[in-house]
Amino acid sequence: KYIELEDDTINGIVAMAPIYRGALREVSTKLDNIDYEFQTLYDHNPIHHMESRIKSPRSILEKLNRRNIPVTMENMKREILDIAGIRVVCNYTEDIFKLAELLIAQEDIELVYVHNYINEPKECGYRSFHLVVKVPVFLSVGAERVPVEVQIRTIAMDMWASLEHEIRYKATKEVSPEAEKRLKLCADILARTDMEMQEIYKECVKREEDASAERKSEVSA
Ligand code: 0O2
Repeated sequence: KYIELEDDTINGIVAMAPIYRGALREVSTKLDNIDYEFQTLYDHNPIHHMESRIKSPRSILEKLNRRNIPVTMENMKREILDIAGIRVVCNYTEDIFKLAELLIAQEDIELVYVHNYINEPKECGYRSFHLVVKVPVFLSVGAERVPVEVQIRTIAMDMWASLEHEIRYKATKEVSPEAEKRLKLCADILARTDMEMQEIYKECVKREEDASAERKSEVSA
């Protein structure tokens, strides 16, 4: 009986794929447009790279089971808000907040929630800016507002999260308290590095602007 239910649900989830794929594309295009506009206007790309994925039926079922939520299509659509997920890796911390602000401001975007793990990092050291937004997707069956989880982080935050995830995933036992501490220390060092890189970048941009203004005033003099 359990397997029958699971198969039905998996088929149901697979049938939902086009709508979640559509949502991923809508949001990715919006982010890509902002990035290109910034490149054109300010000669700066806030986005280093983006990745997207649709959660597998198995991990959707695992997540429902972990939260003790009965496995139905309604529960899945209502409770699992990261079926469509985009990870945006930015160059600098300020790019993260700017991108999030510009995405949320778009009129067809509905903000569901924000988790700001940059201003309030997790106990383990994890830093990232998460938002869940709903975006309209138009298919032959009609339009639907579909949730997409967007995780925005710097290259340094992404490095830490990827390696920490791998370390925990590969470990057969819980990591030791000593390793926990060292992981947190690495996260703090990377956060400090992010701040330094941001400052250095801003200082260089300012020097360029000053030099260009000086050249202009020399020409007009
Ligand atoms: P996957 O494979 O990345 O999708 P949830 O944990 O989803 O039940 P919530 O509150 O929606 O609950 O989640 P949260 O904490 O805002 O974000 C969860 C996702 O953030 C995780 O997804 C990870 O991708 C990432 N994340 C959160 N905390 C950590 C952490 O301590 N280390 C690392 N490396 N990543 C983290 P999933 O669903 O776990 O997996």
